[in-house]
Amino acid sequence: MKKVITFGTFDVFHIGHVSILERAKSYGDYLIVGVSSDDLNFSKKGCKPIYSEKDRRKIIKSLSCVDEVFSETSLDLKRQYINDFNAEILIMGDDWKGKFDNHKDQCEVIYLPRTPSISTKKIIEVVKSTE
Ligand code: C2G
Repeated sequence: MKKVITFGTFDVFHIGHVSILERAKSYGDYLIVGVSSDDLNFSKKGCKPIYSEKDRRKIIKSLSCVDEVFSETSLDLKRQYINDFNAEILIMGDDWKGKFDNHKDQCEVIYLPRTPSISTKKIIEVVKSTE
C-alpha cells in the first residue's frame, strides 16, 4: 500500500484544498493528512485559524480521498511524521517548492501547482468587506 502524506492548516476550507488533497491521493493508495494545530497556525501565520483544529480535522476526515488525519504540532517534526506513518511520498502545493527537499532521503517529494486565485486569506478579506 503506497502511503502519501501531506500537511496544512486547511482553514476556511475551499476548492484549492479539495484539489490538492484529491491530486495527492492519486499518487498512492492511502492519504494521510497532518492538520496544523491551532498553536502551530499561530506560529506560522501570526493568527489563530477561524475554524478550530477539531472542526478542521473533521472536515478533512470527511473527504472520501482522505484515509487518516493527525495533528501537526510543529513544522520541524516532518521527519518523525514521515517515519511514523511510513509515508513513501510527501506532496505539497508549490508555494512550498524546495522547502521539503531535505526529506528526499526519506521519501519522494512532489510539489503540485497551487489552485490559482483562491486562498483562505482572500476569502476572509472578501467576507470582512461585506460586513
Ligand atoms: N493550496 C493549494 N491551492 C490554494 C491554496 C492552498 O494548492 N489555492 C495547498 C497548499 O499549497 C498546501 C495545502 O493546500 O499544500 C494547505 O494549504 P494551507 O492550509 O495554507 O497550509 P499551509 O499554511 O501551507 O501549511 O507543514 C506544512 C504546513 O502545515 C502547510
